Amino acid sequence: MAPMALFATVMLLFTGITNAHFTVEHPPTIGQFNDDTEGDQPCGGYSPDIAKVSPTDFHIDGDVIATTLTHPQSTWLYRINVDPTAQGNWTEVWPVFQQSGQGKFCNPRVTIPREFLGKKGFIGIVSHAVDGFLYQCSAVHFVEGTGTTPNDCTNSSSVTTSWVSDDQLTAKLNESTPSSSGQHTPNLAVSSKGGAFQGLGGLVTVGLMVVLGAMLTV
Ligand SMILES: [Cu+2]
Repeated sequence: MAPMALFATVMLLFTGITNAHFTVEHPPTIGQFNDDTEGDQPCGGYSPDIAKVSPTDFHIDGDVIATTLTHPQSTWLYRINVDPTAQGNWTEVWPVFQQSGQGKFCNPRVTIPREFLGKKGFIGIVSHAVDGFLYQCSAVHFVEGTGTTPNDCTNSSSVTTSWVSDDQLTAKLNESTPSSSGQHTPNLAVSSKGGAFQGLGGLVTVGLMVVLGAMLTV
């Protein structure tokens, strides 16, 4: 590989890793969004309590889940739960699917089993992407009917989806105890919270120096 091509590859890798992970547009999420703790289950670093949040109506015959992915690819799990603190016992409300391409994906047709009608609980959105599992939660009140599709329910032109199976992601339906820090980067030997990205940056820096060294010696 030519030195410039190698350099470009390393820079691409670096750019991909330092981007944020994903955000949720609908329904509104609970807790302050924190990029660094988005890998902490069940809700991305926020400990929910149904008594302390204002749930949004979510219509059981069809309503909207919309996300923005800042990774090139992700598999997605939509799960719900009526535990007051969102611990365990999750129900899948849409089959696991894969998104290819960064950007917005809006799904206006998510239905909820009728047994949840009238209950308050959580919608958990779990992403399985290049740097591990990522979590966000919305507090919702499951109500009758079909939701109105908002004007911003659009898909980025670069986004495509397909049905896939992802056993690790499906296993998140049974997840109940809070994850320890560092689970966000399961494929890397970096475990301290907050240090994960510095550690990764260090690895990339070493890689860059090796490439630059190779370029200088050519
Ligand atoms: Cu990420």
